[in-house]
Amino acid sequence: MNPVTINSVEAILVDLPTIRAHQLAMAVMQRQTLVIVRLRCSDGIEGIGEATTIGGLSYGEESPEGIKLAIDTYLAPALAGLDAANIHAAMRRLETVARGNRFAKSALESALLDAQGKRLGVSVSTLLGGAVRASLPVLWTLASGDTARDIEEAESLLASRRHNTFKLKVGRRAVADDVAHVSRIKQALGERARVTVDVNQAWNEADAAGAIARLEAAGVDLIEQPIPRANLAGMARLAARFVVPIMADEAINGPEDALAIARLGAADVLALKIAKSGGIHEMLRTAAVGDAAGMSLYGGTMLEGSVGSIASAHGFACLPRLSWGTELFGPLLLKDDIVANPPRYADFEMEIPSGPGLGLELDEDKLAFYRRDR
Ligand code: MUC
Ligand code: MG
Repeated sequence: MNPVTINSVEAILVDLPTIRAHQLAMAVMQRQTLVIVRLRCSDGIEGIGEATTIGGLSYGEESPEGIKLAIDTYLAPALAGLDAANIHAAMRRLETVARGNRFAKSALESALLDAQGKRLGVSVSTLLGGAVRASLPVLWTLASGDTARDIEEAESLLASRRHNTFKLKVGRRAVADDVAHVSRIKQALGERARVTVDVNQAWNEADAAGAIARLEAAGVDLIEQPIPRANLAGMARLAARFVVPIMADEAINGPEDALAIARLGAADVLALKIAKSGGIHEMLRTAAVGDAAGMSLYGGTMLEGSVGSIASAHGFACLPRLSWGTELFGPLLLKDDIVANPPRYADFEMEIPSGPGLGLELDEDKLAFYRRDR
């Protein structure tokens, strides 16, 4: 029997507006740019994937435009003609033609998994060995930039039972202002909600030590990436000094980072993301290292739309332990969607689709409307 081969790969830039400004330490987002991949195979099956980052080049080393260029120029030609059913071999080929470029590789791996799942009539999590949960806890990020508005937003999401954990983005303002902002929100929500803080590397170690002491006293549950990613020794000192757990986000991409963090004790929790790791399989390898070292795991997001969020969800569903839940709320931050069957959220969780592949169907009209080159 002739193998099913990869015929073509298309990378499409899609610009979607956000429901409100989303303020992070390094960028204020008014829209999100998704890179949607359509991978077509010789049996007529199409797989879809997504690579999405935050704030152009301000978050990481790959921009949406750069991801498209890497796929169009280097990665798609390397995949052409390969066996579409052998995902490990295809990904190894990509490793030989391109260093890094993890976001781009992740989108292609998702598309290959989606196509193979459709081909076999099973979901991506089934293809990965099986999901240990049918839904995932999902938090919401409060990042309007206004304390009163954030409290109002949290109250309404608690009342509708959509989220009961809130992550606050800090690092744009003076440290004292950030601490006051977080403390007011935690005080307003009390024991009804968990509150976490993401600094996105914005503090130095001395500022972080002072701020974390006050945030811990205010009842904050988790501190994410307080200082620059390269300062693992500083992260280790903070993790040793405080009871409130410290989570690594920008500091961890793949398994090697997990190993370095484990060796130094540089975090209590790891934020896993399929894009940072270079795909679902690499995310699972990264998780295994963290898990073996006794660290807790968290399912992170690059604020992907439905395709990337559901690909992540299939991966996170397979983790034996995921004690900090996930932040796969990306589709809810966007005003519109390019899939016909967006993910469902209820009772503080996101449902993982059980249909073949990712379980998603593109809405061709919406895709045509929001694609940048229309
Ligand atoms: C990050 O750094 O964690 C995740 C949620 C959010 O609001 O921003 C992202 C990125
Ligand atoms: Mg983060």
